[in-house]
Amino acid sequence: MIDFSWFPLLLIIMAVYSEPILSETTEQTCCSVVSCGTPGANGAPGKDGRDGLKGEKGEPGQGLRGIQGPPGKMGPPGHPGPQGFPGPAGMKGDTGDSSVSLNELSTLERKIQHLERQLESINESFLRLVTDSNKKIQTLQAQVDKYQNILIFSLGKKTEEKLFLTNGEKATFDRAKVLCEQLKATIATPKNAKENKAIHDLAKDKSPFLGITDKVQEGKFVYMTGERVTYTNWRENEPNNSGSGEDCVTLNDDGSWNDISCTTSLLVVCELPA
Ligand code: MFB
Ligand code: CA
Repeated sequence: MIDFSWFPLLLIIMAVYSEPILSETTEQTCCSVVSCGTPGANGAPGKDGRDGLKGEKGEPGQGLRGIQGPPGKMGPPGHPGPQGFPGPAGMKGDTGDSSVSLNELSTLERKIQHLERQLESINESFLRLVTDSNKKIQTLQAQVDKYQNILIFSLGKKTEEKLFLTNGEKATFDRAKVLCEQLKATIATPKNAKENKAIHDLAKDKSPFLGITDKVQEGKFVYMTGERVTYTNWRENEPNNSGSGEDCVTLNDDGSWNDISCTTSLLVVCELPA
């Protein structure tokens, strides 16, 4: 004989774990077999089931069309179109200010040709003048050079930058200044040992004035321009402003400097740019 006492329990287990499958009829059948309690409250929802198979494609929706998107980027320029039809004739132009006759035109042309010939003649004259001037300048420069050489040979000494001249005359400082200015020159002023030697060689055994004084401020020796001296060659114990009246400067026989009275009569040596 088969024992079916376990069948109702199986039904209960199935009812608990597979609720959607069992219908109400089945439940009633079960309770007619075993004593069923009052049905409990619904349990918590079960886990989501597995996704079903993909459905068939639906019909196009009847909803609103999407909004129009922004304009696309400009395409390449198109090919030039065919030539258009000629436009309407423009307005008539104003009457010209003066209608020049052919006769007047030929007169103007003759005048222009005459002016061109004159201009050419002036240009040729100018070029001749320039050429002649250049020749004269060269002649004069040659003469200047010649006489400068005569002067240097007889009366002067030359360094890279200066020409020193003397005619052997003696004078006071102020007179010497005037004599040099007449030659567009100034009193000889050594700015370095080479120039100091050139003046000393030219003066030989005579003591010349130099273009240096402390007339304005005692003890502050300046050039004729007022600038402070940069090169000096004082003898030992000089300048001493001996007798409180020595505002000018002379060269001793050894080329060293001594401050001296400006009213002394000393050799005049002038200097010019070389
Ligand atoms: C001085 C000199 C002064 C005069 C005097 C005769 O030197 O400083 O200027 O030349 O000699 C000793
Ligand atoms: Ca002195």
